Amino acid sequence: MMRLLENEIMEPLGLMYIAANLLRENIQVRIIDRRVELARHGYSLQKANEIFSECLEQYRPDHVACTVNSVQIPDARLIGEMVRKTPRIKSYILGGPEATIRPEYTMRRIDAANILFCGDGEIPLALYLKGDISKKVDGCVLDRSKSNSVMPYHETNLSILPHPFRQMEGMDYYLTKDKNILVDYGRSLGKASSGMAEVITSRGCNGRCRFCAVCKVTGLTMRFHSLDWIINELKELIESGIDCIYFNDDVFTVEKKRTIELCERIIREEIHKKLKWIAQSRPDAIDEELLALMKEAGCARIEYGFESGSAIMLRKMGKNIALSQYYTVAEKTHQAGLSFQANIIYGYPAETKESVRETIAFLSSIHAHSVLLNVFSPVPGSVVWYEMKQSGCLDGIDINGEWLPAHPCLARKNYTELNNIEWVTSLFQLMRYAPEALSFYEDNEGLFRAVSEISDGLLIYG
Ligand code: B12
Ligand code: SF4
Repeated sequence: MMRLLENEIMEPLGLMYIAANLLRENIQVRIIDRRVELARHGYSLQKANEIFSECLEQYRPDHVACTVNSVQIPDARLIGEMVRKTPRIKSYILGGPEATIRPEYTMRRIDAANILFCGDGEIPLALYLKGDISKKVDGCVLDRSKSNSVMPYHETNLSILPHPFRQMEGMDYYLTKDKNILVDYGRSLGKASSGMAEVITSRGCNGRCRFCAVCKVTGLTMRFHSLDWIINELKELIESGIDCIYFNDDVFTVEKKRTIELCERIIREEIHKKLKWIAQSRPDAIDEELLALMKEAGCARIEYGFESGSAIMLRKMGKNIALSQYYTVAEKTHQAGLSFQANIIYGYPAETKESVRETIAFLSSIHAHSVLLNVFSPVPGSVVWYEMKQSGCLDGIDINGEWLPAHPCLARKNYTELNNIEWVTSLFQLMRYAPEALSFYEDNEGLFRAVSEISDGLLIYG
């Protein structure tokens, strides 16, 4: 499994949603987070496997279900092998982003799996476990014994779902652990938070960025929780000692009217006095009015998916936003007294020395409170991934991390026309604006490996 630093491990929200619905249907459930077990035990896969085997013995489940994104295929396969050795287990079930984007492929790669669910898992999994797959959801189930075709299931009324299950064993790990991320958020809140949780108010995004697979996972139509549903979850979290929320929506401000109503409710119900929060937004989905109201409603920080400071790159990435809007939004966010993070992608195929220069000029002018520097990797399900695959650019490269866990890390390749020396040099120049990225590479000894391995165009960090 790809190595996640401890401060990157967030609540397993997808599984927590599913668990809540299973419990409502009186189906017993346990969540085992392999990322936590690995981080706790020095990234020893052997130890994590031992723990998983012990859990199988102790809890004696009838079924094992696993969430799979593109880099988790090798681990899902490993888990499948362990499940196969326990004949009393009736089925090994898959779901999650990769299962939704490429169901047949995922099933082929994880041969211990019997059943795969495409799309939202809450309702279909509960029906399946109760032996009651109805017409409404049967189209999202891929059954190995039938080789049928599948369509993702997307729940249109999100408010029928229970709040994510937060009473599970080990929950403190996510909510109160002194994560670096909290220290950083604490800074933006003016104090260290005593507990942070993630909340989702909507699923999906109306953007169509070419490097992103969100719409393949969540569907093309946006779906929203009702305001009552959200307010109740916030109140429950306050009661359990949480004072900081990370809204995990892809674009929290996607619908202005709804965002205004939500902020007004938060203020009216005095939630803003007990909770500070962070949200993600896009420069074309926010304005002065929203910024002021969000600040009043307790927003402490916004994370903007800027991606680049080059107009050409933005067009190639399918961002569809004028660069001038970026500068305006950054200025208005400062004026509103909100701190913000600039999320940047380096190394998209069209990247040039000029576009890097423009991004650097952009970053030095906007004075973001932090910069999240991501090195581009083609994500299965994104438009650019399909294009690169078709043109043969990805031949011989296994983006799915199929060569993991031998190397518990993610491959970053130079997909640009820059030569490798230019590619590394540009990366280092950008890192001056993102010291966290620099320390991330140093912590992982990846900086040196990056330099030593870049000769064949492959940057590895782990
Ligand atoms: C928050 C987030 C993270 C967090 C961690 C999330 C977590 N679960 O702990 C962080 C920042 C660490 C992260 C890291 C990465 N992420 Co991420 N992440 C997200 C994000 C923004 C939201 C995920 C979320 O909470 N969704 C809300 C819940 C309710 O939905 P869900 O998890 O999908 O679960 C539902 C269904 O999928 C399904 N389901 C899920 N599991 C299961 C299991 C079973 C058995 C069943 C039946 C159903 C089922 O039912 C759930 C409830 O409806 C999504 C974008 C998005 N909107 O999906 C990207 C996304 C999932 N991430 C993505 C990627 C690529 C990554 C990274 C590889 C990025 C990188 N290059 O480093 C790493 C991988 C880390 C790892 N080892 O797994 C891609 C995945 C695409 C793909 N092809 O797999 C997405 C779609 C974004 C994108 N770039 O397009 N991520
Ligand atoms: S990158 Fe962000 S804005 Fe663009 S499509 Fe994905 S979630 Fe939407």
